[in-house]
Amino acid sequence: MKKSYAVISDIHGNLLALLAVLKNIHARQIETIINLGDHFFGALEPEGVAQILRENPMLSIRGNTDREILESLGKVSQKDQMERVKAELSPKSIKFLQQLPLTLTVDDLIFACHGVPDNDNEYLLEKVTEKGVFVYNDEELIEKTKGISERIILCGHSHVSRVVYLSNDKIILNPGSVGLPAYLGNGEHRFAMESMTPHAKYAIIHADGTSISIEQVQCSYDWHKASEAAKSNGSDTWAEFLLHGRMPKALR
Ligand SMILES: [Mn+2]
Repeated sequence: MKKSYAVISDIHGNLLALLAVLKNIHARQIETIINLGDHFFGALEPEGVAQILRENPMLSIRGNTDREILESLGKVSQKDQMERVKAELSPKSIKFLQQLPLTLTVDDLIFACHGVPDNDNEYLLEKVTEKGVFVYNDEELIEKTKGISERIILCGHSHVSRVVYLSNDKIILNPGSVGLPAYLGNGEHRFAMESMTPHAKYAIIHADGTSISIEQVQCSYDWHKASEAAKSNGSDTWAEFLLHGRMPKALR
């Protein structure tokens, strides 16, 4: 059977980027959209994104920032932008986040998670070290995905578009981020996740029987406008990430 699936992730409240991606998906007449989470959080338009998601049915899961929004309800968060995001989201949009599953499977072919299968805040493909960010090798990735029976494994969270074909015939796909093409990570090590272009990214899985091909798509949109909006919402770093898809000089 021939079927195509659009895979989107990490919208992060970027309505203009989401609209560009949906336009591209609709123009290709792809009906099934899989959304890997991190829908609203950031310096842009959370409720605007929520409205568009309500109008465009898709198979969605919960990301780490979706969980963080829910966990901070009724509290004052120290996380930059969190209070603004919560103030903007409607009860309907909060309910949307509450009902999202952590993982899902589609057509016995696809397994989807935000980070790794049992943790929304770890990277499946990328290893963060003091020397920088590296992609795990074949053996490591086979070990990390050994409990998954579906052939195609989807993950988001790192915002970097990547396809890895494993020697056991499985495929790991990160479609990149719709709405935030770079960010600064702060865990054990300070690191930059950079897609190196400002485009809104998503991916298409073309399945034809056992033959699979993955298309990585970059959509142009008005990132200058998105960047200006981030700036007026008080986030100069987001404004830079949106414009360049990489670390601003001042933060390097
Ligand atoms: Mn994210």
